[in-house]
Amino acid sequence: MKINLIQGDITKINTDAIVNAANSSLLGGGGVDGAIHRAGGKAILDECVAIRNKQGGCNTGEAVITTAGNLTAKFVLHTVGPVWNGDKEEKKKLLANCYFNSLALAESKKLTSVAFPNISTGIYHFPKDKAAAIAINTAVDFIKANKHTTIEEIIFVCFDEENYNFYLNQMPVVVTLYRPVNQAELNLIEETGWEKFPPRLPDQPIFYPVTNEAYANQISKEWNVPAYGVGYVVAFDLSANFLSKYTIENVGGEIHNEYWIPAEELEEMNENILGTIRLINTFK
Ligand code: AR6
Repeated sequence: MKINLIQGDITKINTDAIVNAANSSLLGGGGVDGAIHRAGGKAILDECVAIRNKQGGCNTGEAVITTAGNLTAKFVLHTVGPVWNGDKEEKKKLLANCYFNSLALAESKKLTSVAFPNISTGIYHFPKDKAAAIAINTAVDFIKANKHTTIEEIIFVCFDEENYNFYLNQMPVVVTLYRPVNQAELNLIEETGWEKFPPRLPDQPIFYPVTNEAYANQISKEWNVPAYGVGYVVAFDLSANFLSKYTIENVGGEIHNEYWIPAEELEEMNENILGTIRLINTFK
């Protein structure tokens, strides 16, 4: 899973879907909404009108899907951001709903990539720093809650430099770690739907993921193959925010770097895995 940031015009982005910061009428407007309808052409408005006739528009925080007409994207997800006035806590929840519901809708259509503009930060006056944090956190929450999501890439497309800098300062870093595993551990990982590492046994107080594939391959070949006849290497992506409380332990040569995660903290680590655990190598 990739979360990217670019500065630019969302109508030019080549993802499965781009998201529109629409209004509840779904009939178009200014800002990014105007730009999308202008560039995409009448087909988008026609589908918006059809949705409107069926369900009477779109509520704040919800999302609907239409064709992307003449755009390079395949679909437009129209979501309605909150106007920044009244109950601010409620507005923050509604903005999070825009991101979550757009991703859920994309997922339900089996889309693989989604580009978002900075919803509500224009005419609707949502503070840009708060909106950036909500956008990023909600995307990460969605990924954590949907480990098998079809969505492989989320792009935040910032039109103005102020928004771009708020995102730049808050974008999450994801670290890829590796682990040599034997058949028994691989079976247990598979039983969790490739979501988690199994709890440690009483005589295994520490969980050792390693920082590089070469080291994991070496352990797998030199220990697992002689001992069990087969060795596997898995890779997984972890939020750097979680990992930052541990230090890298160098246990010998240049490549021999690993983390020591105490057994009682393994479940917390599992919760910070983004996406699924991947089997990347098999040695016999
Ligand atoms: N590509 C990417 N981002 C853009 C583009 C573009 N081509 N054009 C503008 N932005 P706004 P809102 C950014 O006002 O605050 C409409 O009239 C812009 O810099 O488009 O959610 C609707 O119909 C800003 O950061 O949306 C609604 O009535 C962000 O898009 C109302 O505006 C959102 O600004 C929605 O207001």
